Amino acid sequence: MNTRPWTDWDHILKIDPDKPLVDGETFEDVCETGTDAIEIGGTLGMTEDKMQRVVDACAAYDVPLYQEPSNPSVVIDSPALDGYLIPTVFNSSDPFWIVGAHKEWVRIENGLDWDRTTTEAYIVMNPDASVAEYTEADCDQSADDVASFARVAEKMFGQEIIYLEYSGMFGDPEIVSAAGDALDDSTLFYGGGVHDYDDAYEMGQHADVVVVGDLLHEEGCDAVSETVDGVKDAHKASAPTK
Ligand code: 1GP
Repeated sequence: MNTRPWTDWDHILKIDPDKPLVDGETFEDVCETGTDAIEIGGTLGMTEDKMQRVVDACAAYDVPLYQEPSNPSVVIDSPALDGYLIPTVFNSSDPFWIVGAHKEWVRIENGLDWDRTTTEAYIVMNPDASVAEYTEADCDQSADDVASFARVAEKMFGQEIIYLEYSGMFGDPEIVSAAGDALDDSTLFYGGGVHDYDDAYEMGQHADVVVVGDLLHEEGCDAVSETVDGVKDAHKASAPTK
């Protein structure tokens, strides 16, 4: 079994359980977009019930399913989940979002399922995103700063996943590239503002995995499939770096 399946991924579709699908689309359509994995998570309005509904709806299909909880109170225990991807926000000004929430969570009754739990070292870059407000992230980071955070996350904190998060806006490719260049083995996720094939191709040139979120809820599954093609074509065109 590959304990780091994300090293084989190009694309993740992130479903926000608080947002509806486009009219007429189903979770079956969502699971057939060609994405490599589905992450279920969002920042606001999250409840266990909403999470559970999406997990149940996707459980019957083949796509790997991960929960990305915004806080420990919405974690659900389901055999349908391949794992839990837990954010820790490296540029948060509040230690709660770096290690505080985690410290409370690990002492839950019966403990965590460590084999299915992995952290994602977030670097949050869009100051207008709710995730930036929520975690009080300091988004004023140069390419050099971001590269440095990425290196620290990989080399000092042993993070397998570094997540450059521009949620809601298309990021600066030079910054994404700087983060990618700073890493040896860790997997770079990029997310934010990917709306079409070209956006996905562009970020796919710099990141190992491109995460698409809002597009699913705003434009639907066909638009998402185009982004899958974009990132996969970008990766095919460039020799893999890891
Ligand atoms: C959000 O990184 C993801 O956490 C994707 O961002 O919603 O802007 O696609 P978008």
